[in-house]
Amino acid sequence: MKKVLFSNLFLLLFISISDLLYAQEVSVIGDEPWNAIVISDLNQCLEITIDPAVITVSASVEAPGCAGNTVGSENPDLWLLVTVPSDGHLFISPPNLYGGDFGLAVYRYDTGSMMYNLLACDDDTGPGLMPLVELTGLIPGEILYLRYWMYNSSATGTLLSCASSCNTASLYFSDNDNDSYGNATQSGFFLCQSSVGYVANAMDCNDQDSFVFPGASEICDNGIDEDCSGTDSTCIVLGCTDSTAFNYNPQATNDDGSCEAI
Ligand SMILES: [Ca+2]
Ligand SMILES: [Ca+2]
Ligand SMILES: [Ca+2]
Ligand SMILES: [Ca+2]
Repeated sequence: MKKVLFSNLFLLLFISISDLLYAQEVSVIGDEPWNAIVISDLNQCLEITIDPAVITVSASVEAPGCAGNTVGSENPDLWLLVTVPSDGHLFISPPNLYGGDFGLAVYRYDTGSMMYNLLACDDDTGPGLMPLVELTGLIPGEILYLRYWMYNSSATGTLLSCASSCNTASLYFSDNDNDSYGNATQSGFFLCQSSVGYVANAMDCNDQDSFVFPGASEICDNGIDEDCSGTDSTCIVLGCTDSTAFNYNPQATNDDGSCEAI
């Protein structure tokens, strides 16, 4: 009885320690392929941050061998998973929005060998120093794994992972107030074609107000920057602006030529 109690206690302790270790292992989503971030909408870009302080070099899959991520010189990496669309076409092209030099590898998991098989690895085919991978003839509905890292860098990097089923996708931004200007605070979405509610610019400084956009009529001194110039405008007061003049008007912002010498 005593022996059973002791072994139960030991088992409990063992489970608690393993739970603790497991909890630490899964604490960062995307750190390993079995814990990959799920891309649920192919027409929407996903902002991801690779922070070497929390993201580790993947232990479960060998370095892919491009963009500085080679065996013996591995980079901390982040994993995403995507379901192949019905046309079997996957076009992955992160835009160069935040700078940085990234690499991308794409894998298919083989359940037989339990291995992640490398399908593609790219460094700079995309815009700037961004990778670009296009895969066709894939199996619709199959799951592929995307592995991102920063080229030989220990700095934190942010990128917009954009995967779609077309190769003419471009960056769009939400136009919530339908004034044809997109949300300036948004990272954008990669869409294959223009769609209602999205525009190809990010110039709207207030996407909740259709009277606010670049070029909108500015109402002076109302505390609102209608034309997205960065500031509210000051109302014009015509008068004499020459302080030495007899009829100097300290409120005047624009001289109307009426100044009379003392
Ligand atoms: Ca690169
Ligand atoms: Ca707008
Ligand atoms: Ca607006
Ligand atoms: Ca104003």
